Amino acid sequence: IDTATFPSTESIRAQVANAFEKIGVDTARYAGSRPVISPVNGAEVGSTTKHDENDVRAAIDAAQSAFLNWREVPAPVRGALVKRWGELLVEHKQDLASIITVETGKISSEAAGEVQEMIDIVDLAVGQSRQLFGKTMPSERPGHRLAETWHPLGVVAVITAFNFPVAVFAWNTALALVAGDTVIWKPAEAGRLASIAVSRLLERAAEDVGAPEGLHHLVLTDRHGANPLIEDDRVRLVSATGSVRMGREIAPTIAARFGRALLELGGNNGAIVAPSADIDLALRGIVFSAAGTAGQRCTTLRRLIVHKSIAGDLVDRIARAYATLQIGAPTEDGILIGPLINKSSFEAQQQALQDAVAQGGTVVCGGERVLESEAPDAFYVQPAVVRMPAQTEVVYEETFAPILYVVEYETLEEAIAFNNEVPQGLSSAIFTQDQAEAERFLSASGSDCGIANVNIGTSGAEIGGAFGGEKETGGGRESGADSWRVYMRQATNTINYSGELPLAQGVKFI
Ligand code: UN1
Repeated sequence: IDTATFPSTESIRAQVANAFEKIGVDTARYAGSRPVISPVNGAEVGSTTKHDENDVRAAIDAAQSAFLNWREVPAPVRGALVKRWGELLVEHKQDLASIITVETGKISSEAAGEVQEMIDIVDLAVGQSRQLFGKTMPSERPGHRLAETWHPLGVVAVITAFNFPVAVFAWNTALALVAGDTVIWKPAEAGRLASIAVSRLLERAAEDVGAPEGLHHLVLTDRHGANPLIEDDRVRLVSATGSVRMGREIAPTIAARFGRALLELGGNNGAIVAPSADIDLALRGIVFSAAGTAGQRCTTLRRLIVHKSIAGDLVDRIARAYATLQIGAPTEDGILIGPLINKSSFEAQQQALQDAVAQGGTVVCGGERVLESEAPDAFYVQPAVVRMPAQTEVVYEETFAPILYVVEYETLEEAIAFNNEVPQGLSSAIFTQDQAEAERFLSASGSDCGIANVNIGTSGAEIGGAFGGEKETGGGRESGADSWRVYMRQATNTINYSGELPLAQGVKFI
């Protein structure tokens, strides 16, 4: 625990002001009285306006009218906007990272890594702007051609969570803009400052390349204010990251108007550690996935399913590794574990630990609050490891905090069943040197998750692969080489150059 260095509220504010200035944010534009609290010390470090439903409706109007022009711009020209945005993200990587750290409590290297994810998806999207391929296929009729064409979809709403306040916006927006869509962004409450900075860079990119105005709109609002994004027919796609509860709330409304939903909801990710595993490697993978980002990734490792022959030794080694992790202000060098996002997150963490014990669990290490005297309004906790006799009720829930539940298994079949029995289906992993075991885990009867890894943890996916999960995770896929299709609409074209009019399926008419 690092008690030595704790930044003052003034220095945190100065960090944001400095980054805003370099990025060219007009601070008056979003001025208002809705406070921004930094989880680093729990102090108010800024404030923003709050948009209401009328503001959001006005954004939809503007995004819809911008769409009508943008869809006519050639895709590679649309790519040039995204490319310029990427250049500005590279230039301001550290500025953005420092805002992310202040606002979400992410350590510097992870905050910079988040910006790198944006840069990576931009690269992918720019390339894709020349590859929005449609297939042609043989017609059953002579002198006919069949083709598939992809067209821009319309207005896309992107609703993001605090834990990846800007990367997930970029996953969606880089592809949506290349696809010819316009975007309305509703960031999380704890993500507003970063969203203002990232939006400004996108706006600057649009100015630099002479792109039309109104391609992207930022709405700083709450669930209620965001209702038009869910309800308005013109919002063709709602891409939302958040809790299962949020997904259950919005999905029926979007479905009722036949809109598209791309949902990235909860994860409850498991890793199996087989007897043959390289334990040194597994240990590093487990510790980063379970304790990194203070357990606040949707891909965080929450359930360790260990073969009973190695469980005691592995748990001891995890506990020893945990004891070496520096917990403290994420603004400082060398810190690996920053704060939880807020008090209710801390309360949920405490409640989960109590429930785990009540359900027969034993806390091996961690769980307690630390740095309370240095930062009484912030919530730092020791990452916890809890041995469970079985996957009880609490293990089925996603608690957004660093709690790793450990259960033992005897057969691989049982381990896979444990992995799959929770309602969420985002990420999973197996640590093994046995190829047949690894293949079983990856097979149709193996992990039921959207992400299944071998000899690597559950978190830290690259943008080249599709990201998303099954079951209560919501089924959406972002990033990767195929997800562009969700931002476009497909048309099938039958073109007749025969001069005759033969009907398909041999039908005779006039
Ligand atoms: C999230 O937590 O919402 O795979 C996204 C990862 C990151 C993205 C996480 N690339 O951990």
